[in-house]
Amino acid sequence: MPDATTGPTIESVLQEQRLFAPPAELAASARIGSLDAYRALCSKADLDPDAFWGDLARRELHWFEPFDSVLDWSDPPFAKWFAGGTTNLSFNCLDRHLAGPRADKTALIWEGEPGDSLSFTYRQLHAEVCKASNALKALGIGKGDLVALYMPMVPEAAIAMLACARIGAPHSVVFGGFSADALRDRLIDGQVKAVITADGGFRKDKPVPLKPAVDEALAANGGAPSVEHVLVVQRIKGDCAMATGRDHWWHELVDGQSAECPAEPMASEDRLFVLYTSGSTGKPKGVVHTTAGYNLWAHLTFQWIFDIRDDDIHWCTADVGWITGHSYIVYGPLSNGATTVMYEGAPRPSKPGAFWEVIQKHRCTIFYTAPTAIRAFMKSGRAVPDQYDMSSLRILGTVGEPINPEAWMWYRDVIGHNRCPVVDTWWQTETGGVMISPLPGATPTKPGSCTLPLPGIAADIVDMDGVSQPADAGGYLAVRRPWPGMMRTVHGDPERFRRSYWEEIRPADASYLYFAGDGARRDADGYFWVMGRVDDVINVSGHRLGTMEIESALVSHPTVAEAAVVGRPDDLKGEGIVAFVTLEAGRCGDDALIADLRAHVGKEIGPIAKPDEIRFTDSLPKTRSGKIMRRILRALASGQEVTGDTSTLEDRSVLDALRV
Ligand code: 6R9
Repeated sequence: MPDATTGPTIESVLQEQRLFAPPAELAASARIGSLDAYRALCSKADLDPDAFWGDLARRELHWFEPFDSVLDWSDPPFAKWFAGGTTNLSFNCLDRHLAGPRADKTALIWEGEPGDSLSFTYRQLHAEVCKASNALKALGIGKGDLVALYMPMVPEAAIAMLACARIGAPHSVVFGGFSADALRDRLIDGQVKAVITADGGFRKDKPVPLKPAVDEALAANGGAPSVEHVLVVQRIKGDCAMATGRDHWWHELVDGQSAECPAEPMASEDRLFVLYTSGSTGKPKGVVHTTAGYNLWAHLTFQWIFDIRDDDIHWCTADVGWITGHSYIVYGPLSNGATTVMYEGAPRPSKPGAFWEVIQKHRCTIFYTAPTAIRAFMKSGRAVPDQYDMSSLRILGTVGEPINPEAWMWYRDVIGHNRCPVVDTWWQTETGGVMISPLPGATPTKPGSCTLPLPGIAADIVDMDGVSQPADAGGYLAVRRPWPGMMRTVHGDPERFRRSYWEEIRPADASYLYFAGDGARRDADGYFWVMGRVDDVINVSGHRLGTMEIESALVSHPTVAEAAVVGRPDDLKGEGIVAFVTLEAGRCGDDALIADLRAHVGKEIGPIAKPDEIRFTDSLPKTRSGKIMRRILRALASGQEVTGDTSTLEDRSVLDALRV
């Protein structure tokens, strides 16, 4: 490998050669403190995966009943991990820390947008979670009942998740930025029994109501008849309609409950949560994770990628509505007995330094955010972060989308003062936790690369036949062996799980290979460079959106005949959304209609799905078999020449019309 800081400064990922060694001081005390130590762990895992995972599961988790087997892969791609064992995620995150001095350690620090803040020790958090668990039980919620959370970033969101896990009621967290319609779809798909929400939250210095969206989801278009109860946290204290019998205030129902509630022993493969994510076809799919495997994976990955220490103050800026919030705000940190920070706000014109203020105030040692946020900070310049004391930081992380080397270098320099390793972590909702990432004490980093797979993760770059690709050849990112945190199925649609993830690529030996949907390459050092999605998923500011979802939202508008949605590169958001729309006869596309269509998509899905640009056209470029040629639209959307084969185009004049 070339030497550390003397490499060329070309910003192209393909020519990136800079290499940064882990800080010596960090390596000296790290759990995994050298590349050799990392490689030794990998070899151990590869030699006998069952022994590797089995030992870790026994050592790192509490078991009510020990498991009989590690991996049952007799019915691929449906894996069973740690069969025969019983455990509880809420117990692992709380109860087991209460025996010693950790009981009085801070578990959760919460910072509200208006400047209010709260903190909970492990003992206090345990009590709050027990009360919430008893409240859920009082509503008749029990083992196996799905509970939806539709919440702002308030402590009750984490408390509710842990309470659900405690009583064995799987949760389905729906991002608070999704619309009433999107919420209803998820409530219906999951046959959800209760919804936990809040009257609202604070955004950009204003209270923003949330409960009306729940009311709308439950009332309009037939509602979601399975929902019996709504539990409402009072956050903004404005007017809030409450339906008698159905709606209950959190403070009225939860506060008076007993602070003792034993954790339900759950079978390893009992459903822990469902989390919806966008795929290339159809509606968002409910990714199902189960108890023991997910717990182990969130726990281990958190420990490995941040080399967690007892005095760390860890802050992940994600929302609990996404998998990153599940695994690295709530479950990974708490399972390890760490201190985790949760922030309701975001940088905003009145407070561009909001993030740095949180770091300074709470002396955060680990900061985990998304490339889109880093690019926005870069744009507004280093003067803002330079005003804050961020000397407490020791590790920086990024997740959600590929990070360009320029943003990586800025992050390392301006936020980390060239002291803190940057861990670029590649993973997905489906993988439960991080899969490919540097270990801060072991892995030399290269700007823009998520570096090497974690021990036990058989990541590979393959072609469509599952054949490993040579160094520097592009291909598909795949995983050759099951791992504990893998999703188990698509809620209600096991065939979709099989088809979309495990049968997309079929190797000649008929082995099962997990297809991630990302394009990537591996360099001569074995480092992975993820390029982005190869399917019809657009990654807007780290949020996954299916083009199909946005298209169906558009065509549900009365004026729209047909729509095709593509992504185009965006300096800040990674990708922007461009929609090509044909209108019903006699309709005219003007600015008013564009505004109307954008609002319509916002209502159907949520503001993050609103197209950046809508182009009206008389027809869309299609193949003779009627397939929309997205490749052409993608080129047009990003202002590039349409190259490659256009001979399958049914009507060439369509292309000429689109060009003007
Ligand atoms: C955790 C999360 C998953 C998709 C994934 C990929 C992209 C995530 C990345 C990355 C390059 C990274 N992605 N991390 N691409 N480098 N470090 O984001 O889950 O919302 O399911 O998105 O995000 O395209 O396939 P999810």
